Amino acid sequence: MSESAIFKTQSLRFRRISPEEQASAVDKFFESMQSRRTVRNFSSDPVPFHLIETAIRAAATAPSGANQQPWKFVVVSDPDVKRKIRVAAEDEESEFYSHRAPQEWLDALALLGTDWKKPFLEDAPYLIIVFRIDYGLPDKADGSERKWKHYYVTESVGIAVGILLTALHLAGLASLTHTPSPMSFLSEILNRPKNERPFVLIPVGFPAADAEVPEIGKRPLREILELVGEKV
Ligand code: IYR
Repeated sequence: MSESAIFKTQSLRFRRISPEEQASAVDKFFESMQSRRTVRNFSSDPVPFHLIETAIRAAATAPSGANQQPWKFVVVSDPDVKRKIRVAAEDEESEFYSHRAPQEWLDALALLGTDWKKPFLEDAPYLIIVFRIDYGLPDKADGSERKWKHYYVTESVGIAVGILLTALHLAGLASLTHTPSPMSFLSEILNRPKNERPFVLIPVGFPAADAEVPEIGKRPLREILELVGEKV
């Protein structure tokens, strides 16, 4: 998509729902989101691709800087490619845990119980690798001759990933937001063009039957919400 767009409008088609419906919708949504957990032990049970595809369609409804939609979602189910990704990620992660990470970082991670081993990269039926696209490339199809900058890429892709994780959760699936560091091996293994950079790797599937999660909680509302003014 090049930058030479023309401003046109269409009807918003926004339907107001009753206050009761509003309260019940947001309460139900909150209750569901409260049960979302990051999972690190996956079953290899298959997942209908339709769920993955629709969750990605939902993610791609995210607002983005100048509507540039600076993202690409690469979905991997191929066992050989998953194995390559696991081997490369574990190479980086063993460096991270044994040398690269400062003690302060390792201390912060201790409550998650993570280490360099990443079996979930092969166990989960699908890996979704989200790429950020910081600039558009010249493209004869849309008449663009030079590369052009995308705006607010981190924010845009972050919002899209939030919607993706939410959609996967509502579809009854478990996911993990995994950021091996550095992640450039993903560009090579997946043969991505030079304007795409890995943003996050998300294994998706069902939790293993014996999956456990760290006993951690979320900060209470009074710590995270501050109202300036009265309730209106
Ligand atoms: N990328 C490493 C380390 C790691 C870092 C953070 I910050 C986490 O929240 C979790 C893990 C790993 O995946 O193990």
